[in-house]
This record gives sequence, C-alpha cells and structure tokens, in this order.
Amino acid sequence: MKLSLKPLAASLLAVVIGAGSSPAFSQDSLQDVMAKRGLTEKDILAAAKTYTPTGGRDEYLAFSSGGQSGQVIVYGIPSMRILKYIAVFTPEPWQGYGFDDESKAVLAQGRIDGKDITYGDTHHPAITETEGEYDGKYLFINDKANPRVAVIDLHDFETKQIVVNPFFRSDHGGAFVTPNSEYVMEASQYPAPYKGMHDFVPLSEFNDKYRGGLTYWKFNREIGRLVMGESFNFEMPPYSQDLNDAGKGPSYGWGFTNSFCSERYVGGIEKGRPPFEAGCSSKDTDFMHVTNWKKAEELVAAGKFEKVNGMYLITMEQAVANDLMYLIPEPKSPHGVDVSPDGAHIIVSGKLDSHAWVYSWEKIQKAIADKNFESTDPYGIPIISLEAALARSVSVGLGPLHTQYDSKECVVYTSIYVDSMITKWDYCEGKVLDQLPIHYNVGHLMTMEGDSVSPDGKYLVALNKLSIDRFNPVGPLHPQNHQLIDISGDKMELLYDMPLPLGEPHYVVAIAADKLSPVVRYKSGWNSREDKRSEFKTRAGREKTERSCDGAGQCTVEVFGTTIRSHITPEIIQVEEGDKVIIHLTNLERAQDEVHGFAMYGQNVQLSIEPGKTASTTFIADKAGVFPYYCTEFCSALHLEMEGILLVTPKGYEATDDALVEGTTYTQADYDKQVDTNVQTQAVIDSVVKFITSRNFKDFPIVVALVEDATDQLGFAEEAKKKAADFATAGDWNKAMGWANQWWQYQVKTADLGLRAKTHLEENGAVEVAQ
Ligand code: CUK
Ligand code: CUA
Repeated sequence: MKLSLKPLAASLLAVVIGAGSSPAFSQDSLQDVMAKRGLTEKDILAAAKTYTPTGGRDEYLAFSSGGQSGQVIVYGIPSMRILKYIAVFTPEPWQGYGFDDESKAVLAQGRIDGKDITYGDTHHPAITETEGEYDGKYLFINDKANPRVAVIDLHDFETKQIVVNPFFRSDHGGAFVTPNSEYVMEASQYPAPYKGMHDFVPLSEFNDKYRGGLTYWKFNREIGRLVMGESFNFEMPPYSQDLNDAGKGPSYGWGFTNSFCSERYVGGIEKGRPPFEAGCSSKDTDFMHVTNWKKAEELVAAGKFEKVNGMYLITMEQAVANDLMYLIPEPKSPHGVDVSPDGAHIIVSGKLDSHAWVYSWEKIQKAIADKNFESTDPYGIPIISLEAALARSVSVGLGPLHTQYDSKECVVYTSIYVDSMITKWDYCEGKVLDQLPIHYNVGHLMTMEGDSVSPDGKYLVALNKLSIDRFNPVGPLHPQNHQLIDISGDKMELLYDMPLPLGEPHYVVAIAADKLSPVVRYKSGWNSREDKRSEFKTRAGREKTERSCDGAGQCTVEVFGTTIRSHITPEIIQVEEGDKVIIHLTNLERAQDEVHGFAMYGQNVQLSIEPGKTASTTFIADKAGVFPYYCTEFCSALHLEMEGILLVTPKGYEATDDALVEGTTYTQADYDKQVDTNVQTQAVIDSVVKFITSRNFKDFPIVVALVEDATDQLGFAEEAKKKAADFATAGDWNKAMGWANQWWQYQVKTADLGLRAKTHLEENGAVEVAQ
C-alpha cells in the first residue's frame, strides 16, 4: 500500500488548531486569552509589569542566599528569571567548582580542624558599599552552620575566598557591611567555648566558659580579600547573638547586634528539663548589643589588644573598660535589627509579640554620654534602659521579623511571620499605612537597594518560608516562594510568585543592574580564583606533555593543553598505571560564551573552562585502562567530536605496534571536492571581512576582540591548508583529506566569529568609514 502523507498531515493540523471549534492560541486576541486562562485585568497588568520580552534585561539583580545548598542564587527583578547559581561553600560541577584544582584550593580554605566541609548554610548576602551606597564590587555571604564568610568577586561572579572564624562554632549575624565596607560583621549564634582557648567545657560551666561574640572582619579592597590579622572580635556573653547592622550617618562607627536567649538557658528535654524553646523565651526582654567599632579600630592600631588565634580579641572586661560595648533591652524574643537609611533609628521586631520597636540613636547616644545606665548585666556590661533608648513602639501584626526601608522618608515594610503579611508603616508617626496578605509565613523581605543610604523603593520581595499549594506539586520537599510586590504606589500590589528550588534562602539583596559590569572573558591563561595569570597558561602550538619521576619512584605526567572549537590538545595522553596525572587546560577562545568543559570517564573530573581561563585537574591513574574524555559544552557543530583518550598502560607495558589503522581511505577526487568547498567558504569570509573593515569596527572593543580571534583562526586555516597541499603533493590522500577538513573547520570558526562581529556592528549603529 502506498502511504499518502497528505491526509495524515491534514488531520494532524486539525488537532493542533482545534479545527471546527476555536482558532489556535496564536491567533487569539488578548480578550480571548484572558477568557481561556481565566485572567483578570489585574493579572494582565501584573504580567505587563514583570514580563520581559526576549533579549530584554532586568532593572535589578538580586543575590539570594541559597540556604543549606551553600550557594548564592542570582535572579533578575522584575522578571524573576534565575540567571545563575554561584557556587560558594558547596561543590558545583557546572562551574567546575570543587572539581578543578584552582577552586579546590578555595574550598580548602574553609576546612575546619582539617576536615573538608562541603556544604554551607548561607543566610545573609551583603554587597560592598562606598559611603553607604552599593558599589557592586564584591558580595559577602555567611555560613551559619560552620562559622565562615565567603567573598565573591562581582567582576566574574566567582567565589574567591572563604574565611573560618577562629573562635566561633556557629554564626548567624553575617554578613553585614559597614558603610565603606571597612569591615564585614559576623556574630555567633550558639554560645560555645571559644576555639583554641577551650575545647571541651562541661555545660555546668556554661555561664563562665561559653561565649558569644561579634567579629569585625577587615576587608582589604585593594586585594579584594578579608584579612584575619587586621580583624578583631568582641567577646560577648553567652546569649544567642542574632543579626547585625552597621550604623551610618550620625551612627557611623557603631554596630548593632540583637540577641535572644539572654536567659542563658541550656535545654535537656531528655532529662525532664523544659526544652530550649521554653527556657529561651521566658524573660520579657533580651539585649541589643551596641559596639563602637571605630574606637575599637583605633585601640587595635594603638596596640591595646592581644592577638589570639591570629585575630585581635577584645575581652568583655576590655570592652567595658574602654567604653566599647553597651546593652539595651529588646522585648519579646527579638529578631532582625535594621538601621534606617539616615542612621537615626534602629528597628527591632519582637517575634513573640505584635510590636516593632523603634530605637532613637540620638537618645542612645545621650544615655552613653550621660552614663545613664539602669544596671549592668552579669558580665559587667552597662545596660541602657528601654525607656532611655526607645522612640516608640508600633503594633504591626503578630510575629514581626524583618524590616526594610522605602525610598520615601519614614516609610518601612515589616514581614509578619505569624499573620503571613507585609505591613507598610510610618516609623516617624507610628502608624500603619497598608497591609498585604502574602503566601505563606514570610521570613525576610527586601526592597531595592534597601540596605543602602538611599533605598530605591519600587519593588519588594517577600521571602516566604512555605509555598504549600502555590505550585505544581513536586513531592514532600517544596520549593520556597519569593513573591514580587509593587510598592511604587500607596497600596502594595502583588505581582508574581517565583518558586525557588534550592535550599531555604534567608535573605536577598538587590542592586541596580547598571552598577554591575562583569567581564565576558578572562585575560588569556587566567587563574580566576587567584585573579592572576596562571603559571600553567599554555599558548596555541605550545602544548606539551612532560613525565618525571621522583626518588621514591612516583611518576607524574603533566599536560599543558588547550581547548578551542572543536578540539582539545592533546587528543591522546598516555601514562602508566600508578602515575599522577596533572592536566592544565587553557581555553584559547576570546568569543563571548564559548566555554569548553572537560569530563573524563571514571576519574571524577569535570572542568568548566571559560574563554581565557586556565583550569587544572590532578588525579592518580591507579588502574590500567582506556579513559575517554570530551568537552561538556555544546560549543560548535563538531562539539561531539571534541574528544580525546587517556591511555593508562599496565606497568611495564611495551608497545609492539604503534601505527594507527585508518578506518576509511580517500582518493584525490574526495580531496578536490573538499578543496572546492573551502574555496567557496573563503569567498563568504572575504565578504564578511569586507563588511567589517568598511565600518568603524575599531570603536567597538567586543568587535576588535572578535576580529583578533578570527584572524587567529584564519592563521590556523592557512597552516592546515599548507599541510593539506604538502600531503597532496606527496600523494597521501588520507592525510591531505584530513588537513583539508581541518582547514575548513578553521574557516567555519572564522566565519562564526566574523558573523558575530558583523551582527554586533549592525545592531549597534556602526557607520561606514572611508577605506
Ligand atoms: S534569618 Cu532566616 S528569616 Cu537567618 Cu536573617 Cu530571619
Ligand atoms: Cu568545546 Cu564542546
């Protein structure tokens, strides 16, 4: 039977367009779509405020903690599109993080007592500031479980440094920056004996030997790193220090740290004692710690304090004697501490109550100057009375947590955990302005550039702990729900729900996208983690493999290789069983987004080599065998051919025949045909070159880089062409054919680069220039 396709095609078409009923979606009017999908006009308006057409960019970039995933999530606002996960405390193979030697060295900085810690519980990201404004240079984030702080460089969105707190055994109040990023604040959470001073201390000595604390990590902007030897730590009572914020304007030079469990309660439910949660919430008030970092810095410089564990330690006695630390009561198991953009007020929420507490810096300052203290705590730290420090308290809803500031003076937003809503209120007048129910159990909330001295307002994101029934079910573990809210008007308007499927994000910071200008490529042969030229940088044509053995008979094979579309050099590596293998690969590409990966069978090897980067991997070839390797990024039409073989020969193996047997043989006719194709391809390239050089392409740095790349490729094409011709002259049609094909490969890459350059010129208004 002869199969006719025509009727089949027609019936398929009918199914697709729903023939006989309504027309296809694509021909619907807006009203039709609204009716079909059950959308209201308000939905359409919300969609129009967030929808970003293809190629469109976002106004803000948000950096979200990735919670216990140990990563940072980057997304755009208002589109809420996820752009990247930045690997920080956790290995992440796409970025080669924790797989290449360079990033393994970063993770190794985060070892605790020699142990690899391969996750983190990230809570609070903070962007570097200059005079209180986000400058977009670096991002810091803490790991609550293992008290660590990481430094991410925003010029390439990579983690560069991890520091381990030398005293603490947990942290929560990190990372928060002072107004010029002089310091990154990190407060401990769970009191514990200070490391290096006491290892084991029984709980019976909790009050005497367990401690909290607040570290001011010195940030050196020049080198983009935290410097332990210039940092100092305030020893604090064994309360559970919570979050911090740095003073600004009139309160510049000071830091604020809230706390809970000033009961100093130790649980023991299994022994019949009331549990932690009961014992830690019995008192009516806990304490805000007020620390003078500016004066502490001066005293550190004057040699007042001793270094312990490589960092200056300011004991509680020293802090009291030098007027560096004060306490102020905070009601009802407080959470969050947020300094106003003008630095005049500090807002704290009582999470077991319905009040937010507005403290006045002017009053606090006066109490300190007048030495107006109601008493001291058991450690001798002066306590300023609540009345002496408080401006007012405002009932905002049950279970308030965090507060963010609007661009409008006196206007703030507080997350209300128990009531699941956002309250907009005026902290100067002390009145509630608006309330918006959200879904569900909001933790932090965030306004655009909300921690800076000049918040932008515009949008607010509610970081909801539970998503319950908001999204398609995906099993018992649900995503989080970040809800985007329009705060540009008097009434808050909910715009969008974004499921975040990675850890439990705690806090987010958002910066105007135009303040960021990350690079698209590294300088050639770059060690991105150390931000300097790699000693293993390899140039095209200089690839080599070296083998050497030490006195103990351990042999090492070191490969200095390169990657460029579509080959890895070398393509065959031979080592002997038991050899240590070190492979360094430099990506020679300069074209944007032309990343090559490097994965190998059975060795846990996966590199991400972005344009210009040099990445390395080291392993022991402990078993004889054949180990294919290949590029893991679909980089070109012949990406699948971007491959190679590691041969691990058995000990003492001697080759009897090294000659390779070709699987296919070629004739002169095959060769001539290929050459013909190449000549035609060259004509296309010539026309693109003519276009580019007839324009003012030198005014476009991206195009200049592309042209340089293309010129390189064309140079390679010339070399391959010459080899092809030589083999043709010798009548070796197989090798002639191979090199003619390679010549064409280089031409294709040249053409690709040329077309990118041409498109860029066309899209960016290049003009014709006189030849
Ligand atoms: S914490 Cu999680 S909701 Cu770590 Cu800032 Cu308040
Ligand atoms: Cu390089 Cu695929």
